[in-house]
Amino acid sequence: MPSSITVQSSQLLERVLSIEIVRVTERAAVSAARLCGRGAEKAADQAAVDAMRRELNKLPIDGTVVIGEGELDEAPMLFIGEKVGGKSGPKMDIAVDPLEGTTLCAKNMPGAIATVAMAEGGTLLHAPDVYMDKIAIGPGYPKGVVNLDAPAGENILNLAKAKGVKPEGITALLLDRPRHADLIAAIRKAGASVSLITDGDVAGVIHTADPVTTGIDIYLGIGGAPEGVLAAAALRCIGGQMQCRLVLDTQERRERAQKMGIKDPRKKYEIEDMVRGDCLFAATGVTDGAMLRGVKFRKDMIETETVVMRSVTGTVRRITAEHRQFEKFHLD
Ligand code: VTB
Repeated sequence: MPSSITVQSSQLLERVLSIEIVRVTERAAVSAARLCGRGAEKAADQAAVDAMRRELNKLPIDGTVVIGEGELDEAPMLFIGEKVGGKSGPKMDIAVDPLEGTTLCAKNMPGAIATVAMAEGGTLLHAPDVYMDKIAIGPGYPKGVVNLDAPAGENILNLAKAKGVKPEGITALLLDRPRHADLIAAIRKAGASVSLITDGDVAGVIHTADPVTTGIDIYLGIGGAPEGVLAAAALRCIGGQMQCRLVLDTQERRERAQKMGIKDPRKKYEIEDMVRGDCLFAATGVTDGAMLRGVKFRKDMIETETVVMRSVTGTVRRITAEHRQFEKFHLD
């Protein structure tokens, strides 16, 4: 007797979207990758935005960009508040970073990705484009083992204890920025090792989920708030802990945040506050990186690698694709 799969109707769209979302990041990655190494940050970003927008608009959803390329009408496309999708489907919140690591792409350095997260309407944090203080660790640790408000040394010692190693057995990942000088010194003083990245803290946070492969136990420091929400969506799918706080250090920033519905400017966000329900997360490599291979342009095909995650099931799929129909990328 032929067997069939039973899918609850409430989950059908979400299952379909978990494949459709791959197309969205694939297209953005390929469009950006064509411009890798050309020193053209803006052009590569714009190419990724255009491709991502085109693909998002094919989805059967009534989507709203809540994390996007700019606030309100500042940016021409995929701005915060922009409606995407066929408009007839369910309401969804969309977080996009069509080219995370524009500089990495422009300089052809490792780790540029195209990334998107989707969740039920009203469940993603509407964060302004400001800085965010972040701390993240992977799954398997007791809740609260690290704390955004604790001194870095204390976090390292507690994490080492929980992992069953000396502090020397802990590696922290941070963005290489002058603002992190004291934090880096404190982490090293506690005995841990520090790995530095020039850009790309969405992938940086995700690295903590698989320390055996990446060698990274903890992510610390200040990066972009949009990147923080995207990383939180990924950790919601694969497990781990993350705490964040928006850096709203000027009246202008506090007002912008307030306009977006942020009531308490000092609030410490847990993953569940940034992603308040089930979500999907996808990222496609633009340049080669520790997490994903970059786009490869062959004579007769284009190759991509994508990771796609679903929080409902915790399933993580890696999809390597060989694309033979070049027209779909609108490359000329
Ligand atoms: C990070 C990183 C990004 O911005 O969020 C960073 O993930 C933070 O801003 O790739 P600064 O560069 O001002 O420190 C990026 O590097 C670029 O968007």
